[in-house]
Amino acid sequence: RYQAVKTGIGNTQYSGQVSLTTTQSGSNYTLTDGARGGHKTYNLNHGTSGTGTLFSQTSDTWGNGTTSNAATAGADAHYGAATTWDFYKNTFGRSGIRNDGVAAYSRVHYGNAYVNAFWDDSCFCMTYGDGSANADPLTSLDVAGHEMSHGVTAATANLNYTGESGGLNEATSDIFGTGVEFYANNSTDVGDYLIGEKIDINGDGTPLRYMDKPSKDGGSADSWYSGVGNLDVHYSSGPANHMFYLLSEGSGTKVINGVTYNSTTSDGVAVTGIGRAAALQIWYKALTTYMTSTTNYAGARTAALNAAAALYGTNSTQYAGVGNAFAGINVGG
Ligand code: ASN
Ligand code: ZN
Ligand code: CA
Repeated sequence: RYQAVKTGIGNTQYSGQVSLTTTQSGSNYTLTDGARGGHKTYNLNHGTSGTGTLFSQTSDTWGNGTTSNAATAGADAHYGAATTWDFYKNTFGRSGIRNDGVAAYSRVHYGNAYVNAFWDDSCFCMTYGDGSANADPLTSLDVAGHEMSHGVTAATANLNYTGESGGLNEATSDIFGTGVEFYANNSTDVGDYLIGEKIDINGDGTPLRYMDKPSKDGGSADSWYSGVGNLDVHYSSGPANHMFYLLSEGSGTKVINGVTYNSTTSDGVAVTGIGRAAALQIWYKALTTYMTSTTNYAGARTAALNAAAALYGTNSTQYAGVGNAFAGINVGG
């Protein structure tokens, strides 16, 4: 049967009204993105296995902006996957998670009041719980970008999910999830250096993580120390998230899209940012060209310096900026 690529409307919970790429087949529409590797969004309807059912309806308007409509989380997830695909394609020339033009798929409404989201390499898919009281699905743009970026890491450096490499794996997902959020330029979900600020995961409106000062979450390290690899990977990510903030924006106080950041270095030496665009290019090249499964913080510094040298030269401000940002988290310098 003839299948047509369509542009539908998503009434999301976190990103306002957005365009969704869907597929029409006869009088039916599905959340199938024929423009981005065929990405599909499924409704697990509180199940925890299989794919549930592909979102399918006779209208091409999806969700109503609240959890009262099951397609709302589907709209957020479908938008997140499309935006992440576009971010990687248009920022790095990467065509999908494995750079082979093939899409992953998304599953929403996993379990009951499940407060997490996850990437699973074995299904090549990402899955989202509905959050506390099934009221706050973990489908915001930065979380979607974070989870899909675990797939990119698995397909490239394949950083082991333990010790310092595990922290670098987690930070890579926060860095590119943040890149996705800024790339989207969505007026409802503006770009920031916070992770999970939309999903109320702490119940008091605070974000899950802070890149300018990771210790604000109560568990993350701000800078490298010899035991940092013993922390949970979502806390040993702190120094790399902090390095990325310093590299992008520099130390000191700064207001971006209405959010005030205050970032300091471990040695008190001020650093100047090189801009987020260059910082993203450097981290992507470091991840995909120079890091391996066992890369630690010292190795990440070398990888990022090598990436900056290849992209901008060793006499560049970008190369110097990498050295300064790592010195700011107590690595090298
Ligand atoms: N949401 C978490 C993450 O992506 C799930 C996990 O702990 N693996 O890191
Ligand atoms: Zn993660
Ligand atoms: Ca964010």
